[in-house]
Amino acid sequence: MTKKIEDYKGPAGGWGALKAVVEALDAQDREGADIRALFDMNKHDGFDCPGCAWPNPARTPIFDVCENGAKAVAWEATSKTATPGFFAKNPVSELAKMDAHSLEDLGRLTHPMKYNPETDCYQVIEWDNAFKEIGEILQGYQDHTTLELYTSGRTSNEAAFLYQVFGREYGTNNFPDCSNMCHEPTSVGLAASIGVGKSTVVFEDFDTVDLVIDIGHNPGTNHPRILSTYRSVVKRGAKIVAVNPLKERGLERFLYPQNPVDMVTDHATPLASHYYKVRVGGDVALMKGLMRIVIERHETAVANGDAPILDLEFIKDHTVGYEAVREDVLNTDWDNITHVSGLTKAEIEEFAELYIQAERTIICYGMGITQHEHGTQNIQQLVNLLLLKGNMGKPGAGILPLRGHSNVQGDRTVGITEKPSTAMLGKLKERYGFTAPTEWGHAVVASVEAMYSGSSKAFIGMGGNFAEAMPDHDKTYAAMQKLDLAVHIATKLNRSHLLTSKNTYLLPVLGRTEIDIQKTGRQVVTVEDSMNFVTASCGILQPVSEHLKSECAVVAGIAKAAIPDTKVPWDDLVADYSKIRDDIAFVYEAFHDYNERIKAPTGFHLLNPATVRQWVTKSGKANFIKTQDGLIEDPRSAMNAELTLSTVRSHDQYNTTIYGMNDRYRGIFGQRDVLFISENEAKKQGVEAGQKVNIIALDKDRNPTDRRLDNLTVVIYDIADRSVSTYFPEANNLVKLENFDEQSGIPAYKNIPVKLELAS
Ligand SMILES: Nc1nc2c(c(=O)[nH]1)N[C@H]1C(S)=C(S)[C@@H](COP(=O)(O)OP(=O)(O)OC[C@H]3O[C@@H](n4cnc5c(=O)[nH]c(N)nc54)[C@H](O)[C@@H]3O)O[C@H]1N2
Ligand SMILES: Nc1nc2c(c(=O)[nH]1)N[C@H]1C(S)=C(S)[C@@H](COP(=O)(O)OP(=O)(O)OC[C@H]3O[C@@H](n4cnc5c(=O)[nH]c(N)nc54)[C@H](O)[C@@H]3O)O[C@H]1N2
Ligand SMILES: [Mo]
Repeated sequence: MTKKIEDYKGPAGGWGALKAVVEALDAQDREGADIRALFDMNKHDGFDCPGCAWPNPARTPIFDVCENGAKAVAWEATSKTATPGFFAKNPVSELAKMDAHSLEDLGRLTHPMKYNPETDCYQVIEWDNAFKEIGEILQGYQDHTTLELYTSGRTSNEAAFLYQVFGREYGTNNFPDCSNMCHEPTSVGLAASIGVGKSTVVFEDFDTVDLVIDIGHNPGTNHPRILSTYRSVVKRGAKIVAVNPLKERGLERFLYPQNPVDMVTDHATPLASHYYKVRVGGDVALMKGLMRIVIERHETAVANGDAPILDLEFIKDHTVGYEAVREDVLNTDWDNITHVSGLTKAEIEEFAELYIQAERTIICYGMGITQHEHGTQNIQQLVNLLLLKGNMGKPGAGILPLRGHSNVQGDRTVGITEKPSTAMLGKLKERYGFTAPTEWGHAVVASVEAMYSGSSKAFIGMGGNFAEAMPDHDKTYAAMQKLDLAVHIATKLNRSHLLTSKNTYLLPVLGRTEIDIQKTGRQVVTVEDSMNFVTASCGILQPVSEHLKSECAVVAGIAKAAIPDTKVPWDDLVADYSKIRDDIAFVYEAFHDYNERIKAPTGFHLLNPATVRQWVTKSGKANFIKTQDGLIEDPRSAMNAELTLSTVRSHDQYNTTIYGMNDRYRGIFGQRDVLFISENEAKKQGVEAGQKVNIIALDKDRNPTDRRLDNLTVVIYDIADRSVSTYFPEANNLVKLENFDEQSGIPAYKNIPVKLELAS
């Protein structure tokens, strides 16, 4: 493929997106069946798009499909297969030399397999034998907390619920989860602020919102369907403001591929009216600057006898902690704010004015906010800003964390957590009669530490690519290879599966697009989206291999073998998933009449009490929470960090799945080894476009470490000064396992102090 770097001048969406859909489908032909799959996607009796967690509005056309959703479906629905014959000819040491794209592009896994260390090859094993062997190994451990149960967020509610039931009956609360790398600061930070770590926004709120702040998020690539909502917001005359170090095309202009008139007339809609290129890690400083202006303007107005700017009644009736936050922000001086945020006071004043003018504001945020050592505090400052004007629990206002994986939120709701509540464990006991351990287990970082030190010996991965998605590949790879038992439940081959241990199994499962038949017939599963709607999903394609099992069936198979005297009626549950849903409803009250309510085309909504101004916090109110120790930016970058690296997704990837080598909206073609840097910064660093550079990670005293990424091509880009950016997961070893947010445990993937050197 030819490498090319050019300025992308078009809008997001448009003909480019349609062309990409066609190309994605052509590359993965399953005899036209996948075309049909697309039409059924996100329709009531079809399957939920495995692309992202953006919800499916009840009122948009049935054909609500987007480029990256199409890529995700085509990638799963491919007719390419990685068969036992292939594995017999290709030892793992050879496969390990392949890149991430080529590994997954081998196609779908077709048979259960076990790694044979003598031949260095994966070999077919019968399902029953695999379960029996895994069960025997698990029974052999004295200490059952030696098992780590990882979940990636594509897993359905049904499979996730069974998985956690299995873990807790077996005797562990070790549930490291992809959300620990994603929206954990949301779960922790929002819960402390407003009671529940979820969105307070639903679609209808976009009908009346005056101002949307999209911060730390690349919608054009990662939630493309949000752009049609943003388009309606703008067409109505409301405003969108973007806060992002990097100029993202998807925030600037959008051509709606499903609007024939727009397409034919090439009529793109401008989206963000204002774009603030905050420095990487500068969001707390920016929030404090905004709050300072809003509060000062308010106090001046009140002193002059003018109308107040703050919502005083809301603050008085519904919140605590205002005074402390007021004092904190008024004491933050402007030099700090402008230096750390990288924005001028005039820019912050202009932004504050937009916020003051808007009666109703929604903040949407992504990984640019969460993946920092102060990720939790970042989110709480967003909430503080909203609380000032009562933008919480009223129509057209609120906070919307943009979830990643299509069911990452549902998995948490149905019990994937290392910190189970006693109420939940009590309900499990009532339902099944076993006593689960109460001691909290491991999230991702602790699980790697435990596997690395040898205190955890076994790992089961329910989907995902754990070792690759984690920071510090030196340590995560080694941790996987030290295991006694690794079981990967997967659809496609990836790097984690090649980090073999003493006993390694690769168990292939049905994807969401495929028909799942159990004893009582065809099954549906359910998922929860970013706005807390629970909907049904039903596969429509013939499974790519007759040897695949469903995730639910695999969990049950392992559970029965590992817990000979299990009290859970595994066979009944797997025969009929509506029984699993009955059990979920028994354990979680919010799921009452589960089976009935998912019959509605839009499923049902899990109410977030904050939306009706009920605050399930300790104080019984919404909490203004000030930053710890007057923090204004990431402790590691500190005031004078020269350069901070942020790792992002390209347009042609889904997390560790690399569909292709292009990043169309950023003008990158045929390559991923690039470094985005501003013209100004490049001059300062003494580098030029097209040159090759090495990145060296710095420690907290800003001394160089031995973590490096070599030979990246310099790309001059519209990005904030003192900020650089490259792609994940290639850059993950630059982040040490210890660099995480103390409150939520999220790795600081978006905040890596670095220096550059010219490659020789
Ligand atoms: N096609 C596709 N869709 C996806 C995914 C995918 O990989 N591909 N992944 C899914 C998953 S699991 C997730 S979590 C979501 C991720 O969706 P996003 O949150 O959009 O993910 P990122 O690509 O990490 O982009 C983060 C954005 O934050 C900006 N940013 C970086 N550092 C900072 C900072 O310090 N401050 C601010 N304000 N901004 C910053 C970056 O420039 C970038 O635009 O998407 C989901 N959807
Ligand atoms: N540097 C850096 N690192 C990051 C991030 C970042 O922004 N920067 N983002 C983080 C985030 S937000 C996340 S969510 C994690 C993602 O971490 P993971 O969720 O662990 O990773 P994925 O790449 O989504 O997993 C892809 C694999 O899932 C399997 N798979 C796909 N579909 C199915 C299915 O239906 N069933 C099963 N059983 N398996 C399936 C396939 O085998 C595929 O290879 O990465 C994190 N890592
Ligand atoms: Mo994510």
